[in-house]
Amino acid sequence: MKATVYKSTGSWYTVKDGTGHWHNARMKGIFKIDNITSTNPVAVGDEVEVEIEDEAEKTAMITVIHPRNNYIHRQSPRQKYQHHIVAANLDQSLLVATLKEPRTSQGFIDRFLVASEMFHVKALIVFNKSDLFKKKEQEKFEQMKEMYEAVGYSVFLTSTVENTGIGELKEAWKDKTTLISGHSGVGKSSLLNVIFPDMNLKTQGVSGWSGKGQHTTTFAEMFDLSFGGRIIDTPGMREFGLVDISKQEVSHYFPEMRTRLNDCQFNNCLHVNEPGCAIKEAVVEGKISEGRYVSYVNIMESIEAKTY
Ligand SMILES: Nc1nc2c(ncn2[C@@H]2O[C@H](COP(=O)(O)OP(=O)(O)OP(=O)(O)O)[C@@H](O)[C@H]2O)c(=O)[nH]1
Ligand SMILES: [Mg+2]
Ligand SMILES: [Zn+2]
Repeated sequence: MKATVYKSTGSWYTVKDGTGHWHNARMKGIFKIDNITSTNPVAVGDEVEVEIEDEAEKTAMITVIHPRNNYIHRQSPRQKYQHHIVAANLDQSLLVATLKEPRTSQGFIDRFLVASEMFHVKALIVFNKSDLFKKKEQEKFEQMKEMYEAVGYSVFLTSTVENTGIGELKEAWKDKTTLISGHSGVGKSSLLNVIFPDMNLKTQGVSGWSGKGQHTTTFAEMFDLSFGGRIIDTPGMREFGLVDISKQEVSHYFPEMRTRLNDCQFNNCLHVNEPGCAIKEAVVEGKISEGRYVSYVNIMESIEAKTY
């Protein structure tokens, strides 16, 4: 029987079958997908085949994992050289960013965008907690919005406290499967709660962002949207570790660089020290944002620093 994985809590998976019934499912044997070893072979969003084990207890066994349209994986938080699949079969990936309490750096946003490009998943960015913005943050937001929209990403502004900007987000989620990620404390679960008051997801509570970075959401979980579509809430993340990326590839994941690669003098140009580099020229001419180029160089350096 075909089913979809909605939640993964270690060795048990919550799945929903085609008739809308829920089961607690386990895996049988060892699965290897696309030849990668993963710490969690089945992920939220996966389409699987299940066999009922115990009708009364509602337990089932996962026997087959259907091929994925796509999936997002990260470096396993526990084992560095293993992958952790965050979610599968996505239409888009939404980063919840904040300019304060806590601050999301541009470097983090750009790594998120690179990862989305790598996995061929459309990326969106929402800046939350707009109620905390003063003039400085408002200006910063305007600048970020202009910069990211210019290279093709949609940017939203919300406040779950003042209930603003929520309608536009709902529109963007309609009939799509959307993965939500971002640092702990940016308001991922809070956003879901304003859209679905019935959902009652655990959030960090009224005291606000504590700065201690403890995670409130601990497992990825998918929810059906009443107006069509599905949304996946995830635990907060500290870093965006890019796995399996080579230096030569990075510029392909910056849309504004991708379109200019043929104009460099050398076809293996890494756009750092080479003469006749069209990318560096575009930065000097203001056609590529300096901040984005800084993120590019930082990503290149982080790849160099790796020793495997
Ligand atoms: N001022 C302000 N606070 C907000 C807003 N949205 C959420 N918060 C607060 O931010 C804190 C964190 O919210 P959560 O929704 O738990 O954050 P999260 O991103 O789900 O965090 P993790 O589950 O740990 O990853 C809570 O205290 C919320 O009340 C907002 O728009 N404005
Ligand atoms: Mg949460
Ligand atoms: Zn170049």
